[in-house]
Amino acid sequence: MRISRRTVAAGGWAALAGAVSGGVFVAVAEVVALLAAREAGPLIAVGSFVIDIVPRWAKELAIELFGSNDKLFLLSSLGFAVFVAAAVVGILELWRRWVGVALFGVAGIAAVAATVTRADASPLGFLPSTIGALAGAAALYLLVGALRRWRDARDHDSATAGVDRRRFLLFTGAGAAFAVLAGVGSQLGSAATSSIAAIRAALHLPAPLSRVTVPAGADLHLKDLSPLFTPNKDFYRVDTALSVPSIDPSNWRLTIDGMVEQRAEFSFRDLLSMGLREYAITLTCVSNQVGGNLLGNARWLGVPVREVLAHARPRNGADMVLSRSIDGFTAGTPLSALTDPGRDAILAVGMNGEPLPLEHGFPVRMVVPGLYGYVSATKWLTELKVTTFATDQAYWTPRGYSEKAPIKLSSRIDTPRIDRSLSAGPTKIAGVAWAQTVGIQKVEVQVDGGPWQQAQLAAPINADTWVQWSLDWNATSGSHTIAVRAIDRAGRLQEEKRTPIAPNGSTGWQSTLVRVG
Ligand SMILES: Nc1nc2c(c(=O)[nH]1)N[C@H]1C(S)=C(S)[C@@H](COP(=O)(O)O)O[C@H]1N2
Ligand SMILES: [Mo]
Repeated sequence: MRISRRTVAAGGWAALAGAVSGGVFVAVAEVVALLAAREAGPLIAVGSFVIDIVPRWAKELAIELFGSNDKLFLLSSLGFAVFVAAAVVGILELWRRWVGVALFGVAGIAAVAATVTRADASPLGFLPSTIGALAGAAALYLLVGALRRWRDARDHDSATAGVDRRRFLLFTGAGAAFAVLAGVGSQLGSAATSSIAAIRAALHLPAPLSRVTVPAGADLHLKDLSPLFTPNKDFYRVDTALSVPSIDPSNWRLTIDGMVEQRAEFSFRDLLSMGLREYAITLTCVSNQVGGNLLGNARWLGVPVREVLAHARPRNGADMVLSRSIDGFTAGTPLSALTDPGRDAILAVGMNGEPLPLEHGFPVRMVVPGLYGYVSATKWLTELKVTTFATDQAYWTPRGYSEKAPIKLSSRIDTPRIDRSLSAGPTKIAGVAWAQTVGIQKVEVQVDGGPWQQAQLAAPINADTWVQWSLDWNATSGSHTIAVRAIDRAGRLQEEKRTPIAPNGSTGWQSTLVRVG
């Protein structure tokens, strides 16, 4: 078969018509979502579906490559995929009338399915993708129809070809302009009217009954060393939420159910009236690589989980609490870790002197010392189900991570670093070490394979927070290897052997190369 230049050119115009129609589909759906059913835009719904089904290695890779920008990357890739797919649909519609329109229908049904099966789906959640698909299909029918007329007129060398061409270009240009304006407008409108940020800003938490006492000398205040408390804006963020859930504290309810004597419900006010205390706890992600920065230390304001659970009276035989987020995420925490009076497992409402930031779980999240975030630190918390490990599985369990995951004893070098220049002379090697619930006894540093030298330890706030350490070093010109390892208060040495983050956290001593200029 010979494909003529004209066929190729028509195919190109059809691809453009398809892409523009795809844009109309998404933009109309986003506008309807803004008006009728927030959180029900098709891109977010399909993206969230992708997050839940992609294999573990793909998620690890995304976090590894893009860190906290992993979601931006996912949304851009998804946008690009929609663009390409819509272009192909345009070509198919030119080839056979109604084929492309039918495919838009299928895409609409898939998007509706992804939206209405979300945990936070609203009753009108089906509307945005339905109306978007209708608009996109209509645009496709119209644009490709105009293209056909232009092509047929041209084939017959008719004088009307010029008119048909202009009409096609005009429709396509108008469609593209509409899609861009509606798309951008819906995003701006959504940002401007998201009232939760304003509600949070106006919220005043009551003064705590007790505050964290930070001993003198807990912060070494060294240049390039992590500050003792991680500012909220620098605090790592890891979650499966493609759009940050919006919860109005005045509508928020926490339900405690499952294996309990008495089902209980708490409002935000109920929690506050229990009296807030301040706790210093270092939160750590299981995805933190050796030397990585997926951990942070904060002052949390909250109430003990055990006091809240006590209202419901957990039954004998229960060994797990499945905490649930409004977006469907779940974590499974040993009941004993939550009821242990010696462990400050809390429901947190404040972080470093402010209400929880929206991305960190506003209005209420869990924080449990000594357990990785994925088995304990549920953000946007809505339910605590008292149950057993035998009955219920949390989000990450079927996805290749351990059911139980205590944080592993570890240490990190913050300075010097391979990517920062260092000149010869006296300097400091410094970093942080953590062994939540046990505490750090000693940190040792090795330079160029020499003897392990004991670093100076800052005064610890408590056993649940990281500790800063430092060692004086006279840096000489050339390349050097610096390694670190920690020993906890139980006398255990940090694991030397390297293991990957899955299934329950990385191990290994960090060793870093530095060049002294
Ligand atoms: N709702 C919800 N809560 C969640 C998660 C999540 O995906 N969804 N991720 C958990 C994980 S894996 C970690 S490490 C911590 C991270 O908390 P941060 O983002 O406030 O640092 O939140 C936990 N809570
Ligand atoms: Mo995590």
